[in-house]
Amino acid sequence: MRFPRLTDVGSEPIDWIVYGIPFDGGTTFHPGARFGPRAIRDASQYLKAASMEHRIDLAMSFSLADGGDSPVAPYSCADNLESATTFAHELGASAQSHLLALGGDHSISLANIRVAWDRAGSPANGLAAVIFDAHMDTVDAVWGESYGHASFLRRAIDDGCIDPSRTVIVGVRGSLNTLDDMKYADAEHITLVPMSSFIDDSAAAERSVLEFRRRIGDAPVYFSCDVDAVDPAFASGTGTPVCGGFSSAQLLGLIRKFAGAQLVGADVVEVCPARDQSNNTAMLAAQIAFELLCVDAVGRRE
Ligand SMILES: [Mn+2]
Repeated sequence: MRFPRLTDVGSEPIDWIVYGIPFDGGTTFHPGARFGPRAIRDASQYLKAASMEHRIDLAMSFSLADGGDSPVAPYSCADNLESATTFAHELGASAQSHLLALGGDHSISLANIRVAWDRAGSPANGLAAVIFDAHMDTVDAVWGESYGHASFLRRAIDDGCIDPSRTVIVGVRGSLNTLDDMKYADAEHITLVPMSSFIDDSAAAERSVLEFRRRIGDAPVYFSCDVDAVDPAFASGTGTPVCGGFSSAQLLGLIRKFAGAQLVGADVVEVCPARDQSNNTAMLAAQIAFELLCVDAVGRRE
């Protein structure tokens, strides 16, 4: 988006730092999301700073910089989590600088969530969370791995960083591993607004999303956007695609409904550029990042 590198802005306090975690060792299907951050940066060159929908200019709303890429540990999810968390902790001024992470597979979100929770003052109940994803990512372990891309949400809840009773997953859909996959979400009182609800009654599904927005009010909230929430017809460049998802326009419109929420951290994950000759997925991810920043910019204006 042609904003400066963090290393070039000296001691000036930065409100939002966008950075990459080029790791895909937590992937269960097509690998390649490690190349996501550079593809998203490349696609973001064409993004401009002003939002027509919100009538707001990011460049006038807050300071923004690119924090570069985290060092990764490509053979170990746990070591990578450690490495990315350490890197994120050191980015910017902890009290002021919010972090937007570019994945990488969804396992990288846990590092960013931990730091966002810490920077929000370690709220005892955890952060509220808005997650756009085709999957629930609440699997306890896959092939003995507890820190893979299907487990980030469960681990964030285990850590106390995310409050499941104030968490919504939007766009989730089958197929599932087993019907038991639903049990954890139900037991933890996670709000699901499944993709099927948008097909059956789009207006009612949007009302469910708005009702969640009202319920979290001014609570600090974390946003995680997995590009596989969007249909592979629009975003083929992802490692675990599921047919029957949102259009790009639908997803961007849903994010805008959260304008003014107290966003304390965010990520855009699972862009796998090699599976998309058009680069549309990276372009979409860059636009998602822009819309997420606008959510916070509107809050600062109000
Ligand atoms: Mn995911």
